[in-house]
Amino acid sequence: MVAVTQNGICPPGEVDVVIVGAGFGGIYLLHKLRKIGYSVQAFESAGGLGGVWRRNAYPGARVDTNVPYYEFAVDEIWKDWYWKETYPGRDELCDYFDYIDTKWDLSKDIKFNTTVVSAHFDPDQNKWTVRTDAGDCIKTRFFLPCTGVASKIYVPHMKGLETFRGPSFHTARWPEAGVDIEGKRVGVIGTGASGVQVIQEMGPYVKQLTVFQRTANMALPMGQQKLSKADQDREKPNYPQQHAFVKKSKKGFPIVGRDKKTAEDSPQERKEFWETLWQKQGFHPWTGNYKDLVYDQDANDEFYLFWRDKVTQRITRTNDPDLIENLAPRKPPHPFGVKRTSLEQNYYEIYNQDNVELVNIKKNPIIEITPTGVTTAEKTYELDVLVLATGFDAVTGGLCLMDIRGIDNASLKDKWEKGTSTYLGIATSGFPNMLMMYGPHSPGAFAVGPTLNEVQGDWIISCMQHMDRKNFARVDVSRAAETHWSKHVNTLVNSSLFPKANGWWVGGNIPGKPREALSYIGGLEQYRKTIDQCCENGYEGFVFT
Ligand code: N01
Repeated sequence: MVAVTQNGICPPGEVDVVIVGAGFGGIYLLHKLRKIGYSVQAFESAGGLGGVWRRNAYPGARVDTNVPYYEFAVDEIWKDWYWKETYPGRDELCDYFDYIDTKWDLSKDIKFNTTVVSAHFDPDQNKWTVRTDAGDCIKTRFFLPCTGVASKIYVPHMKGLETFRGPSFHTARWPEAGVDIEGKRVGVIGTGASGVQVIQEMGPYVKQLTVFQRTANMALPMGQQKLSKADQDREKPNYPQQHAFVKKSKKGFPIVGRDKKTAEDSPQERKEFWETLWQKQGFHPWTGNYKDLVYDQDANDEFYLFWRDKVTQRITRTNDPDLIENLAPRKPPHPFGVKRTSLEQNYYEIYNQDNVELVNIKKNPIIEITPTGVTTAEKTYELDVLVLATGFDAVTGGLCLMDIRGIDNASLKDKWEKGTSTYLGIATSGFPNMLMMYGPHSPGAFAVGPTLNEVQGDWIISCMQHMDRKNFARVDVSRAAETHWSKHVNTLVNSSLFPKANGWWVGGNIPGKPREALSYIGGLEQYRKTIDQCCENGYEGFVFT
């Protein structure tokens, strides 16, 4: 064991494990690995624990998984922790991470405000050399990137963007100290999950809110509720069962889908079923729906009409004749649920306010950003603040930001330039002893985050222990196993309606990025079975030396 932190700078030291990122994945591994005797150094580019939650300080940011599912299923953490709302906000999530820190004493082994810039594998020593933007250089046996799916922000090229004179931030770079928006003219570009949240939160406070929308979001009502300590004390005896349920669930969410195809029910039964889902709120109308929702276009079209009917009832403004058609077009831009749907609170009502305007930039494109606003083909909008809710170069972006080089100095970025390949979303051939949490081809986008981190984290740790028991210095992946898994992940996605949308799930939101499956859609239950079976079969597909 080598102590590596000295006056805030790591000397060229050595540890057993380097972790990149201090979100759910990184801190789970840090805690567990330290406990069984590994020396660990973690690096985090933000100033505190929490990964995306620390970074996404924009007004209205909150999780869309309800209590008690978006938390560690670890007794010593959940037993004494109380949430304020069923869908906690970003600040509360940061408090939760700070609370975990007091329990697990994590920060002493994390270097904050420090970005890992490179990791190079030395095949002679079977060690990685990791360097940071703060000048750290550290050798490690295991390199564990826990960069999540949304660590590389995406800011599209827009003429004149750098000339805008007022405050202008990407949602994931919103200053923690906040930005004064009260009484200001604010523009928001983008209506994904971040856009929906920032729009509904800012609408009541700003003088004028102009939303530049390219694609309508098929958002669902969140069903937010306040939570008292008494509510939670009453429910806590059920938490172990509830946490275990998600871990073993088919879909990785606390919702059971209908084990029937849409056409197996009569139109009346369908309507009644969808009404039940709608009353339950949250993601029920998405993950609780018929099993062919994201596979059968006709089934999907029918549900879309149900969704459209529900939300258009809430759009009552009469002085904007295009509003309904812009927010919920008669012809869907893509099938329902194949691009991440958002949970909203008052999103549709916000557009009934006179100070909120929706600009359909598919019809009326942005020409340029000027020092004082946004000019579209039809009009110039004068703005004081500009919000870029334009998303992320997701899943692979955060990994490829680092100069990661494996055997023969080959770069990960080059390897994945034309298409991503991994084995089980955990490893990629030619990059030995690099094990990823939440990596491409894992069910990252289709399972509750902390739950998947526990499942993958436990697996990664047992693989490392297996190596130590057998005195192996190196774990790599066979090309055949990797090719087979990557093909399987893509085949699943290609048999669904997912490729019909341009979202980050299929790399469709970034110009020039390969169109491919970035997540495994076969469900958490099947994923767990697969990785457990791999382990039972002597880590089949992995190559140990
Ligand atoms: O990003 P997005 P996000 N000109 O990619 C638009 C998680 N998350 O940050 O749809 C104009 O979904 C783009 O338009 P279009 C969650 O997993 C969770 O909102 O491509 N507009 C779209 O409207 C989520 O899926 C929560 O036509 C442009 C928007 O920008 C993921 O993070 C909260 C444009 C980007 O939407 C990403 O969500 C927030 C351009 N050139 C985020 N380029 C929770 O609730 C892009 N857009 C837990």
